[in-house]
Amino acid sequence: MPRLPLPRIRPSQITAERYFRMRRDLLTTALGLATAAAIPAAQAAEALPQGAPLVYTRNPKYSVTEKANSFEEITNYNNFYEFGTDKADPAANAGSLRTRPWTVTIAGEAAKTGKFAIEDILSPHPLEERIYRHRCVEAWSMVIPWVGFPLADLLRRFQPTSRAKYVQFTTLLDPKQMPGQRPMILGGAMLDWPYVEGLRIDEAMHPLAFMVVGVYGRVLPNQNGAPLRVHLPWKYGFKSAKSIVEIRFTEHQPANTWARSAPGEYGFYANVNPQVDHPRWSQATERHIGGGFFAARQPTLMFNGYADQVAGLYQGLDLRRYF
Ligand SMILES: Nc1nc2c(c(=O)[nH]1)N[C@H]1C(S)=C(S)[C@@H](COP(=O)(O)O)O[C@H]1N2
Ligand SMILES: [Mo]
Repeated sequence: MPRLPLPRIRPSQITAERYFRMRRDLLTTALGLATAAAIPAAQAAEALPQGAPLVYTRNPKYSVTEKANSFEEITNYNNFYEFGTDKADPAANAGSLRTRPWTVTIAGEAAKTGKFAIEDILSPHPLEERIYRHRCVEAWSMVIPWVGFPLADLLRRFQPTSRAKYVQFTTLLDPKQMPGQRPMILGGAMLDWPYVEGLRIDEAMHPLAFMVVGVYGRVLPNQNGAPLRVHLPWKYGFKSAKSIVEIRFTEHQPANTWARSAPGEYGFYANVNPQVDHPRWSQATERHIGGGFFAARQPTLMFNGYADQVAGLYQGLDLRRYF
C-alpha cells in the first residue's frame, strides 16, 4: 500500500509567525518533522532550472487511471495568453520568464498576510503526484501527471478569517516579460491584465484543488504556469491561474478575467458540465488531445468525472444560471 503523503503537520499546529521566522532545516529539527517528502531545502531555495527533477510521492487516491498525455503534448499545446493566443505560442515565448526570485503576496481576510519568497511558500509542503483530467472550455482535454500539494494546506497556513468567503489568484503583470500583455501584439489588447481568477473558499479548500509546481516529476515548464499555478480538475481550464503572484482572501466574489471579457460566455463557476452549452458550441463532447485529428470525440462527464467528490459543493445551486 503506498503511503499517502498527507501533511504530517497541520499548519494550524504551529503559529505562522514562528513558521516564517524559522529556516526550514531549523523547523525540521526543532519540531522533529520528517521531511523525506517535503521539498528538500536545495530544491526550494535555488533557482530551479526548468526540468529539474522533484522529490515526490504518487497519490493514487486522487489520480485517474487513464493514460496520461505525453510531456510533449502537455507542454506544446497551451493556453497562456500572456505569451500569445495560439496554442503553440506559450512554448515558443515563455522560455524567457524569470521564475526566481519570485514572491507571492498573501492579502485580504487572513490573520497572516504579507509578501513571501516562493521558497517560504513551498518549503513546508511535501510534494505528491496526481494524475488529473484537464478539460478546457474550448472542448479539448488532456490527462496530466501534475506534481504539487493541496491548495487547502497552503491557504490554512495564513489563517483566513470568518469573512474570507472567496480566494482570488493574480498572475504576474510584466509586459517586459509577457509579450501578450503589450497592447497591439499577440492579441494583447484582448484581455484585462493581470489575469485574475477566483474560487469560493469551500472550493479552494476542497481536497482536489491542487497547487501545481511540476509535471512528469520535474519542475513545471514556464508555459504551464511556472513557478506556481493551481489546477481545479472539475472546472474548465481557465479557472486555473498560472504564474501566481498574489493570493487574496475576499468577502465578496472576486472578478475573473474571462467572465469580465465575455460575461455571457464565461462564468465565475465554470464547472465542467455537458448539459450546459457554451453559447457558441456544445459542451457535450470533447476532443482528447493526442487522439488524432479524426479520432471520435469523447463524451464530457459531469464535473469532468469528479461528480462523486465535488457535486456536494453545488447542492441547491442552479448550474445553468451559475455557469
Ligand atoms: N495567467 C493565465 N492563466 C491561465 C490562462 C492564461 O491565459 N493566463 N489560460 C487558462 C486556460 S483557458 C487553460 S485551458 C489553462 C491551460 O493550462 P495548460 O496550458 O497547462 O494546459 O490555463 C489557464 N490559466
Ligand atoms: Mo481553457
